[in-house]
Amino acid sequence: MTPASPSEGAYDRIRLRQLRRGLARPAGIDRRSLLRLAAAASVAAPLLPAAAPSAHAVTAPGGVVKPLPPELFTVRGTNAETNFAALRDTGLLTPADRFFVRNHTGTPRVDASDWKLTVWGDGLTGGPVDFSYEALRALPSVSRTAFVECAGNGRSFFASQQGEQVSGTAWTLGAIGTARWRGVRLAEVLRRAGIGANAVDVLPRGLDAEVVSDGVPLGRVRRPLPVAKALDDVLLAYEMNGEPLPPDHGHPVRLIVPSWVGIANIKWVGDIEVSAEPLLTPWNTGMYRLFGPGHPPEGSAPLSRQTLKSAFELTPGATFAAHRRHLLTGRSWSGGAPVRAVDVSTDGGVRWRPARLRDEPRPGSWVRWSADWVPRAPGPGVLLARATDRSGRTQPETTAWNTQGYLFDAVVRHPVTVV
Ligand SMILES: Nc1nc2c(c(=O)[nH]1)N[C@H]1C(S)=C(S)[C@@H](COP(=O)(O)O)O[C@H]1N2
Ligand SMILES: [Mo]
Repeated sequence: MTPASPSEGAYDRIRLRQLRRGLARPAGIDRRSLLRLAAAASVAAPLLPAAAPSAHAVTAPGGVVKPLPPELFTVRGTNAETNFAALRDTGLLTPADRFFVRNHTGTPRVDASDWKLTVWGDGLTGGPVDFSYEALRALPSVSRTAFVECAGNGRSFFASQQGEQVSGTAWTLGAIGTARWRGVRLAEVLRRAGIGANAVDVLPRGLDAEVVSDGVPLGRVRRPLPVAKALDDVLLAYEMNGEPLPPDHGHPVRLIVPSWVGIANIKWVGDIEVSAEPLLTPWNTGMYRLFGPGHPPEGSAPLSRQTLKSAFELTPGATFAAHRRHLLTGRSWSGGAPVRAVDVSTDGGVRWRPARLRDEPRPGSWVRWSADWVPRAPGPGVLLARATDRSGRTQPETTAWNTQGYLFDAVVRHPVTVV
């Protein structure tokens, strides 16, 4: 099991009880008022709180701003998956030009000079507080290395390895990247804004366009964070690998929520509501919970920590010359605890041997590893890599199905050809 700190576990249990009893407040939307508002053809205005900033955001045509050459990325709708083979010549950090992009709508162009962050809500001791970009950059800064990984990373293997249908973007393993982020601790900003002892949820919201799903407007991308996590290790980041955040990754400011599912890392953040009541949005109710056998009808607790995975830095179907020595490389990561060991199999999973770890395992990051291989028999083959983290969790052979295909953690079979 993924270990969760007591505060995270307690939060999930409380939310679930509150949801069942109807005590949690829908933030900015509920289905009934949505339909009413939609009928009145005036959705946007009533959904904006008085204190929300105006969005200086124009959505880029085509969704993603940076180039997406096919050797680096596989484009999937409004998203771009990093090809793992393109990481082989990179270090621990993923360069911005090959970092995956997950956009619910499209990358907005936000100008730092007329951007501000508004912190507001009944969980503050006073009224709304604005922070300009300059003001934020003048606060004490911290840096940390962290991966951002989509909750649906690996989703396509439910179908290809387990014969199970799931909904959502059919990622292979490249909906992850690791960067060095620099910014201000969210705790610092919340304290300066006057967070009260009654605050329970913190709701960052993006400046990208409103999301419309099956004709239903869901409002702008936003997902509540429990106060315990918000005050712990979360960053309001303005730099990625030593450069200002690029447009596609949240310019000018995004959240970095270490070890948690990608959706927590809200990009292009424009305002943060601090609430004295638990909040519900489509991003912690219908989406980003587990639905299916073994889960209650309203779904699991909202997803928080990421799971455990491994990937080879190889194209699917890569060819290897028989009787030569090859260096296999890859990466493993876990949201639960640092990766402790990685085993590889070059014979389809019959025999396993340890890979050499090339990085000191750290929480919220990945480790690079390598193993030598001298293939003998020409023909098709399957490579496997299986990680174990310091909590003792090892990647299983299969992942329990859930309707939206989240948190795939099973060992992936990587097809190759020996020639
Ligand atoms: N405002 C906003 N923030 C967002 C998203 C989005 O569409 N809009 N996508 C989320 C999801 S689902 C993921 S996985 C990560 C992806 O971050 P990246 O595009 O920088 O890789 O951003 C998250 N933050
Ligand atoms: Mo995601």
